Amino acid sequence: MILNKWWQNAVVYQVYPASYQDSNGDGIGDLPGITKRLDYIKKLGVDIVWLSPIYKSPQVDNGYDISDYRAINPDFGNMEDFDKLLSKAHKLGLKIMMDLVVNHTSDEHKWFQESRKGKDNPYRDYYIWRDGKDGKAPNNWGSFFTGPAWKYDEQTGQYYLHLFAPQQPDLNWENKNVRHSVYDMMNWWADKGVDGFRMDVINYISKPEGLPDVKKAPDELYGNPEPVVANGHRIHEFLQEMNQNVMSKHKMVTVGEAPAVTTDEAKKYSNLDGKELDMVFQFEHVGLDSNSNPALGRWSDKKTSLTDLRENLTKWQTALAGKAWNSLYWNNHDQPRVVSRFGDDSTEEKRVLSAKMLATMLHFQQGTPFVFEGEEIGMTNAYFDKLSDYVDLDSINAYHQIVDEQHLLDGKTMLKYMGMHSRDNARTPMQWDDSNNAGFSDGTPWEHINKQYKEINVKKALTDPDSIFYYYQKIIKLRHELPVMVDGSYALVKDNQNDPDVYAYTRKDNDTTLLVVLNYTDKKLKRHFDVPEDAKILISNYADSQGDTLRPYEAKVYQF
Ligand code: TEU
Ligand code: CA
Repeated sequence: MILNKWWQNAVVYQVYPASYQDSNGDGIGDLPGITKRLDYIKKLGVDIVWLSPIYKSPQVDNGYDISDYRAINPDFGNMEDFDKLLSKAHKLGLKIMMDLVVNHTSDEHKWFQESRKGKDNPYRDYYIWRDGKDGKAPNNWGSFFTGPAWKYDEQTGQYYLHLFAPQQPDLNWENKNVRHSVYDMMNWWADKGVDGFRMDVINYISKPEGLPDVKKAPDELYGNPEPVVANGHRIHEFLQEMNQNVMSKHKMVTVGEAPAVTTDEAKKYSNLDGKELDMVFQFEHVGLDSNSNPALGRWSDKKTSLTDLRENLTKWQTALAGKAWNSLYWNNHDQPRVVSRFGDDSTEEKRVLSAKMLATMLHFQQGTPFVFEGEEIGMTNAYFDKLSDYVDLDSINAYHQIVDEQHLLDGKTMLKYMGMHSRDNARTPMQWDDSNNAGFSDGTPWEHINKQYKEINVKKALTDPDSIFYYYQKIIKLRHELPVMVDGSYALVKDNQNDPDVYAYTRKDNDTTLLVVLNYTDKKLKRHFDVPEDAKILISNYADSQGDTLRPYEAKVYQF
């Protein structure tokens, strides 16, 4: 039997530490704040808590720039606070998954400080240094945060590679010492008792030989290195080595963040043989609304059609079935809020209905679901209206490049696109109640609170039995109780597979069938599905079922 792993019927909840709960009034969420809220997380019913990076960091990229892998960022607390968090989580039966950021470090990491000192420094080869070409960067790669992917360092007259910000130099995984330093650090955390890792852009760590130039679209200032750095030629060797040195020695769960991963690659990374990772985050379903102009990347106002979404989700369900394991997600700290993106937050009623419909769509698929903080209460996009509201370097850099430098869009259009796609949408503080600063902090929050906090908050959700929160709680409980949600095979309903408005699929095992019916629109529709007379409605976002009539955003799951 392939379904025998403890994390296969688990649900993960992601906490973005800076935005969860501030405990000391400095406006920044922290570890004691998270510890205080673990009972709430437990109440939701999840099994694993993934913490975005809490390590020591200058916070150029909110902790995805680590200067010490074995220390806690002072804004978040100290190691004692972490130990308390871990021990309370374990007492509650919650596992802790750490973020592992090892494609790059901060430029303030001791390794990089040494590395930049001289060509013969023992740490020189920990990073990727090259001579320039004709007075320019070694190749034409661009950084994912705009500008070139290379920075010239005067001290030694060479350039170093940084796929992200210049303060995030890429580690050189060709160097065995780098790899083993990382494995030692992972084992150190595992020995401390952490239960797994979410691995940041882990499929970027094997760079192509010779670091060749890449193709450039007409409007692009630099080439996009993703096609050559993602899924590089040594990636599976590195992950198998990591697995032998770390994962195989502990009971842990791993999920690799893997942009540009295909289903064929995913079958290798997350194969059920367990030689590499347990799952990967693929990016296809969250890329369907990207701009058709590569120079604009994801900045667009395109809406994802149900046809595209269904086709993509189905592709992943089908390709990995019986071979590898899917992760299932709508949201994380890099993505806009699902209810604003694929759902409808134009009225309170539609917000609640569509949030539940989308939860149903995702959680009844095969894989391990991830819920991002605030998703369980239907938090919406931030709806910032001016550039000065934004704090994420990714959005701010993109605005300057696209509007001021390249004049590809006017400021108003870019702000509209940012309203839909900025990472800040996910990072506004958690809305706990309707008091000052939404109960997040007594001080000035590091990022603006979403203006809707008086209507959308945890306190309100917990007093309303029909809230999105209780719907998530129910769906999570069902996953723990109903084997078919975990092991059942997935199929589209034949007569409905091209329906532009309604998504219907089944999950089936030896004794149970689930039929999931989802109205993706705000219209009342009629659709007929054949179900046995004694079929029961397992869960729905409406109080009753009206047979063939589907009300706006109606979701229902038949069980027979
Ligand atoms: O994100 C990587 C990421 O978002 C990629 O999708 C990348 O931006 C894309 O390929 C560019 O087109 C992770 C973290 O989740 C994010 O918060 C960090 O900023 C980033 O890595 C760097 O560590
Ligand atoms: Ca704080």
